[in-house]
Amino acid sequence: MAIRPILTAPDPRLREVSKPVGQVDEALRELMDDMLETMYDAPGIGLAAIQIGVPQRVIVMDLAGEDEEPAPLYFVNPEILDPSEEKKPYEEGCLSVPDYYDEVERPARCRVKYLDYHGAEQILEAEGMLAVCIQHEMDHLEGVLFIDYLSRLKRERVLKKLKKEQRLAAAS
Ligand code: GNR
Ligand code: NI
Repeated sequence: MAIRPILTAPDPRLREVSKPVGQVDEALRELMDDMLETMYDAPGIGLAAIQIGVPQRVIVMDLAGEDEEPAPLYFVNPEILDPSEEKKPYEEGCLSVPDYYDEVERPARCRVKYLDYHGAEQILEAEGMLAVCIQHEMDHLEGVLFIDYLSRLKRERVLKKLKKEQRLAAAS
């Protein structure tokens, strides 16, 4: 297993639309293992493959609390079904938009159809944090970031700050 660098905005690779996975094989499980290790190290509660530069429709997640057993979830080729009419706001963050948090409204509940770590088809009912996180990760597969839901003013302010930080980091 290996920790891989996480891309940060405005890296153009984060805008790519990820491609469906052909089959869940040993190589894909290795990618998912690396993603999980990278996510735990960050630390974060979810990670899409494109965040480590791999444009494939793969997501890992773990919503377990600090003093709970790890509960990794793996989603291959996920699809959102039946998003609720009811929307809920939640304060989101993103490992690819470091140190910025803001409220985003999304459907409060949905179902997710996906292939699991072993390639078996699963359907999961999601609400609360799980619904927020899966929808945030699904957006990454389409090249969408949570800051895209904010006002242009806010988004541009965040991107400008990130660019400046990257410039300073590169110079040091
Ligand atoms: O670690 C993460 N926390 C988080 C908090 C609120 C809403 C969404 C998230 S996902 C984020 C990790 C990440 O960037 N996944 O793409
Ligand atoms: Ni994110």
